[in-house]
Amino acid sequence: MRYDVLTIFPEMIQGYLKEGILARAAKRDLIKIEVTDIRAFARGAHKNTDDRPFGGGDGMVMKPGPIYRALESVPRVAPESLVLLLTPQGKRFDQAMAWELSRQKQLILLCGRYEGIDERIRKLCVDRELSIGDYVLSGGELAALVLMDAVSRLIPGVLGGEKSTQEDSFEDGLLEYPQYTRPRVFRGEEVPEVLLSGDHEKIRQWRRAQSLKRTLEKRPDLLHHARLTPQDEAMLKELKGKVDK
Ligand code: 6GU
Repeated sequence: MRYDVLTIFPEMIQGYLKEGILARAAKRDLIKIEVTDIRAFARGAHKNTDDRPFGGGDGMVMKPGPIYRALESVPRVAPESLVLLLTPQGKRFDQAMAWELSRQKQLILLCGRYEGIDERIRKLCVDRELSIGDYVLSGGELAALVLMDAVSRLIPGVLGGEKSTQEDSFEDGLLEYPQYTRPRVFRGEEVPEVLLSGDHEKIRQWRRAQSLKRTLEKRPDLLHHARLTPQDEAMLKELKGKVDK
């Protein structure tokens, strides 16, 4: 996967990429992240990238010229490479979308600033608009990093153990079960007996029940779209009975 991030704050992106999963994936050539400074494509003595809105009003609007030229400077590695605008007006990014995007060869991420970008960039250059949630950020940079993290960890080889993405929260629409490591007793709190039993089937059942219980308690909305077996349904019925009483 090649990502191209277009921003007026390139250091925000580069700083984050120095460590962690994205840095490791880049070192191993599983992903490539190129950051393009939109300001480098601004003209005039002041290299302005924004200007006052036609029609008046508060705030500034990102000028179309620098963004257009920055986009033109990005080499397209695949005919189907996507230009994504990060904006609170976009479709909400979720795990299903992360899987879909992880199959692309190139994602071009255009970081808008909150006040907005000239509408003609949307019309002429943008394939999709994405938001990471219903709140307002001052710019799309954090959203671009969130997207690259969530997408990259789905690319084969990026995570050490391939299996672990399958068990993540949201992959089957449920939250993850509780995890414990040593010591066996911490401040008087013991690790659940079943996890020490060595009975793998019993452990699997206990974990599934815990996932269901947690999801019911913390994110009942997720259960509408979860992939549930008949055993899961039976377990949920039992859990709901306990909650209601
Ligand atoms: Cl993608 N951009 C901004 N500015 N705010 C956001 C967002 C994106 N997603 C949620 N809030």
